[in-house]
Amino acid sequence: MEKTFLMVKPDGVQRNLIGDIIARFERKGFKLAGAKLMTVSNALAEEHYGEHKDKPFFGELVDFITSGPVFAMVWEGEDVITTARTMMGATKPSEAAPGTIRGDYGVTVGKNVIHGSDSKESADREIGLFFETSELVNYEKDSLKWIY
Ligand code: DAT
Ligand code: MG
Repeated sequence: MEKTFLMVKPDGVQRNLIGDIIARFERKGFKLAGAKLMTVSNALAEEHYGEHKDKPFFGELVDFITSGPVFAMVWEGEDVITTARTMMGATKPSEAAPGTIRGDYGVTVGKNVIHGSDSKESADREIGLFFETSELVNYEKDSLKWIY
């Protein structure tokens, strides 16, 4: 089954949104495969956001993601990468639809509450950056047959 990397950013942690965000993905029918509260080092932040290293906002992005704890997660399910992006909403909160996480909680493009992998390649890369294989849990959920 497909896996994606999702992360409640420091603003989401400080604003007590971890529970709400987990609940949305749980209710949707996705399966949690790993999760941890952690701080992101400068090196990890620069690696994670490597695709943006030449953008003018790169420094700000690294400072923000390292500014406080984040809640890193791996979620599993059919088309979870694309579906999670849809549930997150557009990058710019002003363009994120109401009902999406960023649409409901974000105001500025920098502090937009959640990160989610945008492709299979980035999901594999980001899961590998943030989690050891031993931190991911393989298990069956009985509700599976009512979802698929
Ligand atoms: P997303 O997080 O939706 O995948 P992205 O990968 O283009 O968006 O950018 C990563 C993060 O960088 C984004 O969540 C917020 C920040 N960011 C993007 N564009 C920005 C901009 N024009 N000014 C400031 N921050 C920006
Ligand atoms: Mg991105």
